[in-house]
Amino acid sequence: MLSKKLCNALNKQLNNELYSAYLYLSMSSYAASIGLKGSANWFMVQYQEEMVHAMKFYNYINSRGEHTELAAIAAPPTKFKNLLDMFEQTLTHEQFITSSINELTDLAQTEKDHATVIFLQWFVTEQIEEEENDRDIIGKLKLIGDNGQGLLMLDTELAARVFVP
Ligand code: OFO
Repeated sequence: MLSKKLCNALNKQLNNELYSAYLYLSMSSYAASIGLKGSANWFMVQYQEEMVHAMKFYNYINSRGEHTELAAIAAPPTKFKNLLDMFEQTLTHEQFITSSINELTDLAQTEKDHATVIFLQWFVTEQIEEEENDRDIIGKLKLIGDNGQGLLMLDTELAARVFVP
């Protein structure tokens, strides 16, 4: 059985993952509205990945004999300055997710819940990739600056991202 404290923390992370999905869905829509279809695709794939993360928490809570307590999902921002702003907000959000996964791992270790520590390891590794991807794209966007052609080339690159379940 999960301790009540750990179960609550896992539920909180489930909500964080659902918010992540919501945030990237909003960014996808905004990118499409400003003509950046490739970027819209990138954020849509990100949304799909976040739903996978959320379902991992959902299934894990149930697999430990508990049930989820689904809370309200906060409304994400709906407008952004530009693509760089979207990716900078993405990186900031992912850094928050990294720290929440680390805190959850600390709690599972304190409670000596080895199964939960192992479950969380996938997320610890995943967060390295999440932050790295965002930093790479931010770097490119800073080099591109106001160059419209460069932005369109990057948008084409982002169109190639596919969701791998
Ligand atoms: Fe973006 O990794 Fe989950 O939230």
